[in-house]
Amino acid sequence: MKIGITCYPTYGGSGAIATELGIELAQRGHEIHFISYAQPFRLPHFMERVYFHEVETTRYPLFEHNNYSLSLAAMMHEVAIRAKLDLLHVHYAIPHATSAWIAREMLGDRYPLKIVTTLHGTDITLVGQERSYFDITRFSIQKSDGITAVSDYLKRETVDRFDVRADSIEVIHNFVEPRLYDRSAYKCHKDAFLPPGEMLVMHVSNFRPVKRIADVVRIFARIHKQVPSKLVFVGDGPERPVATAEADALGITDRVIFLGKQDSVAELLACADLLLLPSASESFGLVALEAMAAGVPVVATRAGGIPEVVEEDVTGHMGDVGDVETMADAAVSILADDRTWVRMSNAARQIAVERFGADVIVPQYERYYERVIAGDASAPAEPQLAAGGDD
Ligand code: GMT
Repeated sequence: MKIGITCYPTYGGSGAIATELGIELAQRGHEIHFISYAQPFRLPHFMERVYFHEVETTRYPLFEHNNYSLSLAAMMHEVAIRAKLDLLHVHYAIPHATSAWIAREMLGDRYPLKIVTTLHGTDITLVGQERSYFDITRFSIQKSDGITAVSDYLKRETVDRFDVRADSIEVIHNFVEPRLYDRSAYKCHKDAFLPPGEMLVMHVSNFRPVKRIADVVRIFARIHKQVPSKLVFVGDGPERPVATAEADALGITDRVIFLGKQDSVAELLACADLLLLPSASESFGLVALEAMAAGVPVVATRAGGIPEVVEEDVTGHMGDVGDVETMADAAVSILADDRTWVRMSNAARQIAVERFGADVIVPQYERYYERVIAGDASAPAEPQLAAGGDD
């Protein structure tokens, strides 16, 4: 197949999954055309059958705000014609699904370009709920030939909030490439951060308010009282000052390290003993899966789609949003007992590979593309979804 992929190219789970998917599909013989404003951050310099089309926005004094959505639509239209795309797969509905719809309308009857939209999270639960975006988001989702959601939770949210038919959404969970997260493949950098015998607690995110960065610090402060350890933050974003202020207030500044944005998350996870993810909401929590694939137990909130990834008392523990005490106790129970840590580390890796390995998930996308191209994207009806409800 010839597939166009559009995603946010910067740091973030949706861009990471879109890029890894393109790479995996190219390795399986498909021709992949990334269409975005910058080269996706996880894309290596050259790969056979992988092309990148940079979307440039026109600068003109009249355009006080840039016209990215239009430039993107124009580029999608051009690439569809030149590369003879079978399908355009857009990640994150806003504005990508709208641009794809414009591109398809422009193509008209010349040939039937199919659009698949993958919903990732805040396109449904936050940004798409804004009054000014709601109608256009729903319209663009409904105009897609195929819709996938990265968790059952996100599918339910989409059905409830946007009144989209349940049988028009296919759940395809996020995935990891097991070899990339094989802990044993990396030199251990632990001694660069802390003395022998101490534990390395990690948090990886884009530091947005939804990540509850202050809770990360508060949980760690409680862990540190019982287990000699350091907290390593990977990533950056608007809430970073919150983390530094909280660490100062709790008197643990010297126990907290900020590494900033890093390309090689797999290599860093390979030296972690525990991942903290106390988010207010996560449609999936890709970093939890990445940690599990690296054999890192996870302590997280029981929020959104996280329970579809983290298995309670098997690959980690979960607490309610804001319940730092429970999550800290859970973390200590893992870190202070070797046998528990080894049991969870092994289970985490095993579940990540067996349930969420690229070899398991990517063929689901291939089969779904085939159904969309054949005009048969609707899944069998799932009446139990009518009850809705959260995790
Ligand atoms: O929707 C977002 O907030 C952005 C997006 C991203 O690019 O990181 O995150 C979402 O998509 C990820 C990949 O599917 C999921 O793992 C994250 O849980 C999800 N974020 C939220 O739901 C807050």
